[in-house]
Amino acid sequence: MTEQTAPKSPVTTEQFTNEIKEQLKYAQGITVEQATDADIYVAASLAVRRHLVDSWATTQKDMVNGGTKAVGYLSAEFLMGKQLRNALLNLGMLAEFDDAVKALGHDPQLVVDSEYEPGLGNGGLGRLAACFIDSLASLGVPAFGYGIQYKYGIFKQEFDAEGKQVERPDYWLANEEPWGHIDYNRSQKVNFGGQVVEEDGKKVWKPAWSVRAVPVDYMVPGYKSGRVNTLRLWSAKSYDEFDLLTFNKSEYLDAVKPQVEAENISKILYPEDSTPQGKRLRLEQQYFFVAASIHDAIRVFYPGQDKPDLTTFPNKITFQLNDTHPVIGIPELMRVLIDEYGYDWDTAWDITTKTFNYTCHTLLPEALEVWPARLIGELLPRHLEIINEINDHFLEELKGLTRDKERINRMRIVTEGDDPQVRMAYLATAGGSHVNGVAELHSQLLKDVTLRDFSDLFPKKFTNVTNGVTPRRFIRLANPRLSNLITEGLGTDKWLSDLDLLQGLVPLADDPEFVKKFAEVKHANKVAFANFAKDRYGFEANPDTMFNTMVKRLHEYKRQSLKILALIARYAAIKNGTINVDDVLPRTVFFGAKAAPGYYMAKLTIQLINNVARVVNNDPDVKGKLAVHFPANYNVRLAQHLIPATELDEQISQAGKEASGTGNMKFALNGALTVGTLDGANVEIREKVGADNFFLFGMTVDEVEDLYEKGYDPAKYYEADPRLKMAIDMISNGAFSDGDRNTYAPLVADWLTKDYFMTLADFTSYADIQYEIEDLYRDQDAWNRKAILNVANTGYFSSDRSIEDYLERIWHTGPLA
Ligand code: 7GP
Repeated sequence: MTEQTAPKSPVTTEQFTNEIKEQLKYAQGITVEQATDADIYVAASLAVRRHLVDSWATTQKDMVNGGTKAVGYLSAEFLMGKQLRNALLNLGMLAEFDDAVKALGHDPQLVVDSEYEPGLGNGGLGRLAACFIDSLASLGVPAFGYGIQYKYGIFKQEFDAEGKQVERPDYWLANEEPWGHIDYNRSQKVNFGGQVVEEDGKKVWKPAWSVRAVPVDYMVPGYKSGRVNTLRLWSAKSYDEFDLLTFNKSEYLDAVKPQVEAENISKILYPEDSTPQGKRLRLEQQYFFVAASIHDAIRVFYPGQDKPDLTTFPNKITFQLNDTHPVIGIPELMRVLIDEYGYDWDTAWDITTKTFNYTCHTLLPEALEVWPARLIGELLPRHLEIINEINDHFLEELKGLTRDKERINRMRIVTEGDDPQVRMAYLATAGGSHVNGVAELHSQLLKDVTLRDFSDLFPKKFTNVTNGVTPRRFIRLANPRLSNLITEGLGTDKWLSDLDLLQGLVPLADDPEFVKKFAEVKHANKVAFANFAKDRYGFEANPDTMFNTMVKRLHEYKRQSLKILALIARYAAIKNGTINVDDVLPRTVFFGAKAAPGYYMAKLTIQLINNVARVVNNDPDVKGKLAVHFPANYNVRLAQHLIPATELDEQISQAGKEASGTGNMKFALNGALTVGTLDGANVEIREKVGADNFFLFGMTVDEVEDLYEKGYDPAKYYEADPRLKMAIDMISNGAFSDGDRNTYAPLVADWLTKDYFMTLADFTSYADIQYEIEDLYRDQDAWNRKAILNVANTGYFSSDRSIEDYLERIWHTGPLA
């Protein structure tokens, strides 16, 4: 008998069918006969929402009235993925939905497919935020996600005839969007520009223009907790008042300009990943959502109070700063406390530092945001004054802690000189209680390198919380076959809310019957993906080859180029007979990656991958042995299809560069083996699954450091490994550009002369480990045994565990009573 602990549906199929009909009729004005899949999707979503409303209301009430501190997760990105199935799962209504939709004459899959994926994030940071709010709700912890409802999400990626990336606008709100609830009556005014004047000895900010921040609320249902939290995304609207002074001078267009521009603030997500974009509009976005959120929290927790006692604010809510994007919240809370509520500096600082904590998501120094003080002064003059004052106080504090003047100078929040800069990571570290990295290695490197001075003087502030992913979306919804097998193997479905239970699968790795079933699940997932790919992208993938995947943002440090060089080397070896065709293990390689639109080398790498795919897939010499596919527009939906079908996952960044990675966790949990470097969370994954069950290659952080110091000469590696030389020469000679030798010259020149991320230095070890991988794969039982051990031993990487760590180490709060 299998123990079933999943939530029970609040409705029967018949009831739900009627509810859908009712929505069609009264909310949409459509008959069942007229309804398209998309109409049914909207109706079903509205009907599902109604089942969440009561819990949503109770959760909010208990949050405000109970004594449990809430979490405010401030994030410029929430990469949610589709909502409908997730809500159905958490309500226990998956089967009722399927049956009701069928009863209405529609295909459930097509109905679900009509949902347009909200792409309100770039990559890891945004998806992590989405996993975290799922886990917060599932653990019953009162929480708000606070962010921006961008009108245009991450761009839609297409490839042109030459294989180049083309970006298209993602106007997701052009479609009916049943999940967000716009609440005009809870909007907030956000001010910008102007000057600071002194009135009665007090500083008074006289802003030049304002924007109306309107909340759009998304319910975040917990799995089994009965709790529904709120994701509050702010949308910018203009006020209809305008500057009469200017208007009277009959400069109408000038007068309405700020109003027209106001709505631009939430118009578009910056498509950057791991690089800051020093644009005025971006700073406006950051201040916009953070200011609105802080005011909102005061409204929520001190309802109807004119003069609330804000010294209790840190007991009501703790704000987590998801990277530096929301850090302007620190001077904003100071301003609110001092200017609006009349607190003195020290009290305000005490409240502020107790309220904020900061998570860093990068190791690339160039990715730490730095804003010109001049720009902050133009947009937020009062905040600049406060930041300068924070800086002064901080430098005073440092003088009491160290005599090392150079160190103090290095730690300035505001740099000196003609064009002072504000370092947001330093402001976050000084202005909050805790700083955390997102994997053990990352947190260590933050302490040793990136924020070393801070960690030396404030060691207690620093901690680690290793990232995690939600098993609801990334195992249960993405991989129902494996989920059923796990439940069968463990005799319970409890693992979905207690992922450590996967440990119980360890003995089954040696049970031939279970191994066989596991192999069948993987194969069925491969077949399903091949069908999906054929249907959606028009390519044929052979499920009887090894499915090998590399999906993530395109970035030099992630080293897609290492993968493509090794692939070309393999292609060349088959073609020129260095390897016997019969000895080649058939492999299908999948890439998925978006490049920032302005990132030249990344875009050129995309073009190269597409053209390698074109050449390889059309070459009869390697047919059946090697195939390469690069489906465009990698997103959460594609991840949910591809991850369960993957057998070998690539996590091959240069050691010391990937903060954590979360794809690595999703793949391991879905029974893929990883080929990876000792970087980010790979280190912990390998520890958990055992060194024997992980394909490790490449230099360590220390080896990388040594090599930089000794002087790195990539050309040496090119000369030393004929496989590498062959691959690079083929690219130079135009094998993937119809004979044109210039197309990829910038990539080749970079590899041979700079190669900042040491792709060439790691090539040999990467190419060599492929033999080991292929030998193991030939023994399917041995491979599957290791794959099962990956599933069984990675329960630690549930985002529920991450949230528990945050609760214990940083937030000091817990579930609602
Ligand atoms: C990413 C990191 O690159 C990745 O290693 C990590 O797993 C993820 O955050 C979640 O922690 N960073 C970003 O996506 C990003 O935009 C901005 O960083 C500094």
